[in-house]
Formats: sequence, structure tokens, C-alpha cells
Amino acid sequence: MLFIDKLRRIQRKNNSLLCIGLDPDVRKLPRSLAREKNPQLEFNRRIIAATSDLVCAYKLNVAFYESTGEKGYRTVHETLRSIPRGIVTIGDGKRGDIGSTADHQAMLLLDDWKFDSTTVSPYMGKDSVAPFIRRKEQGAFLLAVTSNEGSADFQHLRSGGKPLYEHVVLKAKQWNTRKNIGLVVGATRPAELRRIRSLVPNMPLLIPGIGAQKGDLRATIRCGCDTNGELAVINVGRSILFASSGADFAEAARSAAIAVRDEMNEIRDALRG
Ligand code: OMP
Repeated sequence: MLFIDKLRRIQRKNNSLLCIGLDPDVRKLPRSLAREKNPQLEFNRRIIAATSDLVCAYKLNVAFYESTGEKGYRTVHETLRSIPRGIVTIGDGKRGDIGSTADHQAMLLLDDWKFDSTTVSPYMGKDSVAPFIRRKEQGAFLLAVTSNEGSADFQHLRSGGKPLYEHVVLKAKQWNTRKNIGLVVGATRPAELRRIRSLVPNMPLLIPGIGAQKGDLRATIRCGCDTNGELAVINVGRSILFASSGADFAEAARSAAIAVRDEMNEIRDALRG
């Protein structure tokens, strides 16, 4: 199945644009898990069990696993195994290098861990992105406009009459022959989000920055969805994962996920009229 069709299917089935960012900072895990053999994995399993009917995707930022050493490598495998089939998985590594090296980055993310998609930094050009978009079943979200303050340093510089990020968007469109490219656009940048959606009406957009980074949810839905109210993958991490630091963390995560999923749906229902 095409990557984009898998995304559309789960967004409809679960009636959700919500992607939970599984970034289980080991310094913040609830104390109630301290006796577990692998607290990080147990945390993920319980979060997934409590929320998998509410999401279209889970995004694992691999830094949170790599920083725990060899154990983290297995935690990614085991976490992916506990995600129900049909839900889109995103391996957020922001990779990209000369082609021969990018091949190896893709081997880990797409062949070994078998994520449905990855995040890729496009600034080394076409050959650095190519290994991540070889299979139509697996997608790549290219960084266009990121949510952080530093995004202004390079991404917004004008070149050839337009901001640098627009060149990324236009190249992404050109390279999208297998319909498996998406773009990352921060929820903290609604004007750019609107502009990018107008340039790529049918491309998935991964939109982080809601919750802890205080992105505007209403503007995100209004500017980020396609004309059917779909194809925006809105990532929320810390404000769901750490809704409670107590033993009730999974229930609290579920309540927080329901609240944000419902708010997203109310906004898009109002827009759909
Ligand atoms: P929260 O701020 O906890 O919701 O998590 C945001 C997640 O999205 C982290 O994994 C970030 O690394 C990631 N992210 C951004 O915050 N901003 C971006 O522009 C791009 C990403 C990303 O590629 O996912």
C-alpha cells in the first residue's frame, strides 16, 4: 500500500489527526516504573495501550533511545512491536548525508526498525534524500520550516526571490514520484504553514509544536489540512506523555490525548461546515 494511503486510511478509521510523540525522556519517567527491567519500554507500552485508538501515528524521536545506549536500540524494536497494525510509525532521526552514508542511515530506520516513515534533513540535496524514498510503502518527511526559534537563521533567508524553505517545498514536489514525500512544518509558524499547504495541496504535513511549544491548534488545523480536512499529522509529545508524573500517567495521557483529539475534530468539523 502507498504510504499516503496508509495515512489516509488510519486518519479516517480513528477519526484523528493526532500523532503522539513517543519521546520518553528517561529523566522524567514516573517513579512508579523504577523497578521495571526497562522502564522506558514499559512507559511506552502503557502509553500506547492507553492511546492507540485515538491516534493516526506515533513518532519516535530516536535521540531519546540512542541516548540510552545499546538498550535503546532494542527499546525501539519492542516499542514498534507493541503498536497496533495500521497506525503510521515515524522514525524521527532528521537524517541525510552523502548518498552512500544515507543508505546506511536508511538501512537502520527502514530495513531494521522498519518504520513506515522517517524525518530527513534535505540540505545535502537529492542524493541524500534518495535512500529514504525508494519504496512507495515508506515515506519521508523533509524539514521545511521547523518549530524552533533558530528556524529563522537559514530556512527563511531569501534566495532567487523566495525563502529557502520554498525551494525545499518545490524540490520535494519534484522528487515525489512515489507519492511518499511529506514535509515538516512547525505549528508555531501558521503563515508559512498556510503558504506551504497552498504549494502542496496533496502532501502529508507533519506538524510538531502543539502543547509544550505552544503552537496554535486552531491555525494549525485551518492552515495545515488538505481540502478534506486530512493529511495534517499533528504531533503532540510532552504535554500528553507527562500529563501526570504519578502512577496514573497512562490514564492521564489518555485524557490529555482525548482532549486534544476532540479539539482538533471540533475545529475541523466547523471548517468543513
Ligand atoms: P513536544 O514539544 O514534546 O510536543 O515534541 C516535539 C517533537 O517534535 C520532538 O521530537 C521534536 O524533536 C520534534 N520536532 C519539533 O519539535 N520541531 C520541528 O520543527 C521538527 C520536529 C520533528 O521533526 O518532529
